[in-house]
Amino acid sequence: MSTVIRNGTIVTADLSWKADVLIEGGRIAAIGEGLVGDEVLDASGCYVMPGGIDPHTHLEMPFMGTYSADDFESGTRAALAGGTTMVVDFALPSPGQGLMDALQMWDNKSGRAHCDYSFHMAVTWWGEQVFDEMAAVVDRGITSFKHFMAYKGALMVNDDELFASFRRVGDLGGIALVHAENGDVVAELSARLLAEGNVGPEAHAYSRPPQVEGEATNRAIMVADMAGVPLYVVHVSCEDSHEAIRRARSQGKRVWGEPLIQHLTLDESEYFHPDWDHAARRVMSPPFRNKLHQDSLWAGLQSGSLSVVATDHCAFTTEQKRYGVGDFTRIPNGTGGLEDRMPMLWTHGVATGRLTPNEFVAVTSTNIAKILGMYPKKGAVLVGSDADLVVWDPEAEKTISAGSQQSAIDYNVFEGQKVKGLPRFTLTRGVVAVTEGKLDSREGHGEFVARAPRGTVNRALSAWKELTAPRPVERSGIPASGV
Ligand code: DUC
Ligand code: ZN
Ligand code: ZN
Ligand code: ZN
Repeated sequence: MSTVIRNGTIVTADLSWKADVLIEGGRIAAIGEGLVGDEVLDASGCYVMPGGIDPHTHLEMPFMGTYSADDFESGTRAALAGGTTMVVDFALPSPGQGLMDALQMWDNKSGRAHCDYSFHMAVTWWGEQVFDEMAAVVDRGITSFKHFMAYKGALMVNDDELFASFRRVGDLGGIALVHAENGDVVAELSARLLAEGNVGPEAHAYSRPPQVEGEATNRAIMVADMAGVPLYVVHVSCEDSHEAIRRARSQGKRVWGEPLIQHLTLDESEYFHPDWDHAARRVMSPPFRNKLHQDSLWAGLQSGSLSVVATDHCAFTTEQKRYGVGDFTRIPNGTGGLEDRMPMLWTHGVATGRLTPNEFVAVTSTNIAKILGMYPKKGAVLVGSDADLVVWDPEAEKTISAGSQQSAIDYNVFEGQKVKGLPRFTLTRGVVAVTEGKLDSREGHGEFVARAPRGTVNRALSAWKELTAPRPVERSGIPASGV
């Protein structure tokens, strides 16, 4: 069976042109004019783009005394409904648990995925076993390792562990990821806020000011540079961390920054909403920021100093959020966004003139496919690429509402937002999963995507190594003691 997508304009990260796309065996078989296939999808008035890749999700993740509510089944349904055809989730060993053991757990959960997926491996503790198993993880095609600089007493790693792990990742040709917040300062500020009686969701924002993120981002960049490893900073929410990333990039360091659609479009006023549930539902780390920080993130996407838009999809129900009534530090951190990332970014980015359609493709798909070593299997419209495609209708509109979403939770942080720009069709490896808002996807269709290491030549090295390479110094005399 073959499928042809007709009458559309192909939009990739660098080009736009009118052509048909022929799909056979789940891959793109031909691109050109007048192609014929068994099934025809009409893309008149639409853009034919690489399907979105969300490189930052937490599906069915054990966290803060509960599990995130969307699993690989509902999460990947949500992804497809919004034009995202691949997710990269975090395999998260509990402290003391082996990496391969955690990977087995994530393998089991992901069997229900409706679209393709891959994993990052989290390094939540350090020891010989972790060091050894990292090689086996890379052999499995997982070449990105995530480090939490926050969540003290749970997931956080200290600087000695960070440096050791970064060096190991660099030697294996992988890439280091960081959640960059100073966990010691957050713990201290949180304790003080609680002691002063600040227990509501708004205190969450006070406990994690932008400096907390800026400091950790700077530190991670410097540690990565000394370790010789490329660095990807997840959920960049403010100018303080963006500035550090801009500077590192201008110095030739291989550092990338990932803002989230939530931080681009929602601000800190959400935490001052009089309804406790409303505010708590928006508690995530880092928290939403003010307009100046939002402008900085948009500027970064425009100039290229920020590379990828993700979601950190980590959805909790209102009931779960209420674990934190009377103590904001117990509100499970996380928001949804998988279904809304592409329409929200199109509406607030492309329709407003901030981003071109090509830039939209770059930051939702192509850039991360390259960074993570899966281009052009993913993130491309090329002969031989997987037919993970979205036929994007820039005129289609809807109002976002929890009542019609795929996610398992009972609300949506974008509730009531009007979006313009939606998938007419979403295809996962050639199979049509969405037609004009109607989902027809299959549980278990998704396959694991193994990724290639970047190689050690691509290290994030500045001149540091050369300048500090140990050189023995010839000395003639021995100084007198007891000066
Ligand atoms: N931040 C969140 O809000 N949720 C999951 C983990 C994280 O870092
Ligand atoms: Zn994080
Ligand atoms: Zn509300
Ligand atoms: Zn996350």
